[in-house]
Amino acid sequence: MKKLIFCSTFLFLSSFLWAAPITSGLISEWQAEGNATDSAGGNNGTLLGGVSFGPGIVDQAFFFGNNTSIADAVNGGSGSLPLGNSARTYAAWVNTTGTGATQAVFAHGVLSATPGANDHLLIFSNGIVGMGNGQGHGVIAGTTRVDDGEWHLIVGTVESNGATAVYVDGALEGTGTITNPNTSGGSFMIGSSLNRDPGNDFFGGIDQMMVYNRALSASEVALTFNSVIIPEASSFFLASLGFAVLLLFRKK
Ligand SMILES: [Ca+2]
Ligand SMILES: [Ca+2]
Repeated sequence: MKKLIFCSTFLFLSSFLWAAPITSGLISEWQAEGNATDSAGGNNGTLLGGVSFGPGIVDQAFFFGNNTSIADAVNGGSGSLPLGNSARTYAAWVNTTGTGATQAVFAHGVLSATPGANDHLLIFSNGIVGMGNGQGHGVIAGTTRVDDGEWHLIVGTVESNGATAVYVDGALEGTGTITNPNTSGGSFMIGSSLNRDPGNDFFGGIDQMMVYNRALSASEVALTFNSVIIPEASSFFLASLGFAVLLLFRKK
């Protein structure tokens, strides 16, 4: 009986999954654990096209195909996401081998072709991540190629004055100013541009997509990156503890 209780407790503890370590200002978090539920807020998503699930950085992730017609996407809803020029942070773990000229990790707002545009997006351009505003306006780029088929944390932070920073794997890689940021509602599309244009097609995995209503600091971004190691370490600790106790019971 004791062994049964212990094993049940062990399985219960092991099932704890990573959630965003910084919760202040967290509006939405799509963990992609087999669904498009927003575990932080009310922006539950809808799967569009052929979005599938596979192994992520934490349990399951969204996987998006290599689309030549309309792109696979998760429409994350946008009920309580940052609007206007309000500060914000977008963060996601991504895994891609796609070499396209533009791959949208997400797009937020209303599609616009005019300067002072009202959509924000994180894109890959030939493996380099960039935080952009509008179609081709004000992209603040990183420096490291991340199209290597490994998981990477990419983060874009925006202050209300347009000051923008891009981080890769917890390290600051680019800063600049996006002119006239103005998100006037619209939608939040993961794995695609707002109009699901195959020309901006994302190919690969996206996991633990997070949106905050403030710009995270550099140390908070680093903590978010480093904290993903914790569940693996704690699982190892719990597994070791489990074996130790089972051995103890066997000896009796
Ligand atoms: Ca996940
Ligand atoms: Ca795609």
